[in-house]
Amino acid sequence: MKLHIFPESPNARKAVMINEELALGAEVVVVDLPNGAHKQAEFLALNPNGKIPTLELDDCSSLWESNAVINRMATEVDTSLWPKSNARYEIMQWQFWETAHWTPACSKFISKHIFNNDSVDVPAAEEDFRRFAAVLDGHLASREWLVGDSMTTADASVSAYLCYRQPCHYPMEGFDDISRWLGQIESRPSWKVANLVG
Ligand SMILES: N[C@@H](CCC(=O)N[C@@H](CS)C(=O)NCC(=O)O)C(=O)O
Repeated sequence: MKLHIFPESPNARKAVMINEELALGAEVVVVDLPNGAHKQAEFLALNPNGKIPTLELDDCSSLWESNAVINRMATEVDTSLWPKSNARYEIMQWQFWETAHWTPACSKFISKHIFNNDSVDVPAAEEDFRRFAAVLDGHLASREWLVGDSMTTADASVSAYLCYRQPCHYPMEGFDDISRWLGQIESRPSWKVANLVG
């Protein structure tokens, strides 16, 4: 199993974390995005979108979309990260929410502060972020983890984009339950490995 990633990518962070949480030992391959390696035929054969993360399986098939990738990785072992129960639907609920609402809300701040996109409407971005952060914060008010009573792949999915909250000035003030939840994720070795990869 090979995991094609780019170290600074929050979507890759999810996969690196789950590889580490599960001690899967998938080989991590850094794709040279700045030099366009993801647009070359060899990579496009694995993922026609030209995006990372992409999982290359031992039977030469491949899988893309970070949340599908991490759930697939977690099926390699018996793990509470991806429990064999209806909790999977709650996990997927948060993963669809992350892709549809949370990542777009966070990405506006990344666009402004990492890619220097001055056309970002910051007040509108802050309003959008707060709208969805309130949903997450409210859910976490009475919980330690997003689903059930231990970490699942949903926590990796939803936490990943928060790695840029400080340099990109996400309006985190008042979302204390998100901060508490994130603190316990950031203290895990898997988060630290994702900080160092590449
Ligand atoms: N929805 C996809 C998004 C993947 C994605 O946008 N990856 C970015 C890095 S975070 C990428 O590969 N960008 C390179 C490009 O689009 O050229 C997922 O969750 O895997």
